[in-house]
Amino acid sequence: MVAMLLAGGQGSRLKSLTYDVAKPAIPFGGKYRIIDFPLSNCTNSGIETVGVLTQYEPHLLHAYIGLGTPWDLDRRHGGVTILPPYAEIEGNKWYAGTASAIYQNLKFLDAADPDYVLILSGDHIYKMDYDLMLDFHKETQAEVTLSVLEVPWTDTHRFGVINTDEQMNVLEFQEKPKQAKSNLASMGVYIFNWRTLRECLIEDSKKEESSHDFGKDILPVLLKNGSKMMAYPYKGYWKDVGTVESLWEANMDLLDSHSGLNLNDPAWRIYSSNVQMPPHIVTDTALLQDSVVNEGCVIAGEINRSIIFRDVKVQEGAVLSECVLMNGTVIGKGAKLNKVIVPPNLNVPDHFEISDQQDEVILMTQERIDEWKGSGGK
Ligand code: ADQ
Ligand code: ADP
Repeated sequence: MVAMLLAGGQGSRLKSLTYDVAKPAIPFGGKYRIIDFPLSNCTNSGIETVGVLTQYEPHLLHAYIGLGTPWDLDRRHGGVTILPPYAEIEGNKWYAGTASAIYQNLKFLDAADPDYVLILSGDHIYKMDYDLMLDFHKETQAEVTLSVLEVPWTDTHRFGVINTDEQMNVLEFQEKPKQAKSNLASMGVYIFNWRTLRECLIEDSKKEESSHDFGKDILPVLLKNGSKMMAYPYKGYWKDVGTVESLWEANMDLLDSHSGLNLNDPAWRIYSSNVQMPPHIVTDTALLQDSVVNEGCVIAGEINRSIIFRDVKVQEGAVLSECVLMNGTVIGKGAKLNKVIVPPNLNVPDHFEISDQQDEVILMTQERIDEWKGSGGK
């Protein structure tokens, strides 16, 4: 089985976090990037060939993946291959949708000549053994298998939603429905028989009216044509971190021992690539509780229930709760933040405050800081 990891979408719901980096390269959990999760899952599941399809703001992502060494994917046969759009004799083609991204790399798949193709997204936090899903796919003699789990009814509009019979045959698929008929959601993780995938991508590429998307086009057509489509019930932790709120929640889940997201699991390591930094320092003015702190930090303020990435300075008198401070941020003296994500390398000035116990998660931006300064720090 070869894995194709879709990592080229813009991820516009993450706002300024994705202005200049692709969503899969966004920092997560103190020392990871989102893409560490699917890449580590591939390695831990025994998948040796992974194509990473990039398009939007790929520079950091390409540099980060490098030769694939941290994930043990720097192999002579297979390993990780970055697949950006390229020009052909007929001209240049951008990846229009997820299906067109795979279609335009049929040559890569033809060369690998797999029996099965695993399609993955670069915006999910989860630990999953794809080999168990492949066993299910083979046992049920499916042509395509979707990994599924129940989501809250209030979230169904964000997902592909399915109905099955008792044997988990997929009977219906609705992509991001306004009115969902079920709360069983597709995780965007698919296993296809290679021949089935190849045929339907070629068919889809000929259709002018198609948006060339797995959820909108490929899966509904396969279902209509009577292909055997199965739903694999996934039981572990999984979160689509495509929104500011969900990215914050997944970070907070690291501080909850009942969330199911345990990264200290020798049987399922999540690998990542990190620069060398000195150990963090907690000064005598600091109060640090229930938090993750990475290397290179100097903590002199008060921190409760927060995720602190590398090389972060929290100065004296600063008070933080339920915050996510990404690498290189500086929190000024006496600043107060509650439920805030601070993107990489942002300096939050002395005495800046967002602490009115607001319900929503706030993504800090330079504009917000400039506005605050412009209004005389009110
Ligand atoms: P979405 O997450 O909304 O729904 P989409 O925006 O298509 O799906 O992104 C899927 C992945 O493909 C992302 O990792 C994205 O970066 C990447 N991608 C998007 N466009 C791309 C392109 N042109 N080239 C390369 N990569 C691209 C999907 C399914 C739903 C399912 C959810 C689960 O459509 O049915 O429920 O995933 O999160
Ligand atoms: P500055 O106030 O100049 O910005 P920083 O807080 O960034 O200083 O710290 C600079 C370096 O000083 C840190 O990387 C760390 O090595 C050292 N340092 C800071 N605070 C302490 C401390 N309380 N004890 C020991 N070393 C400290």
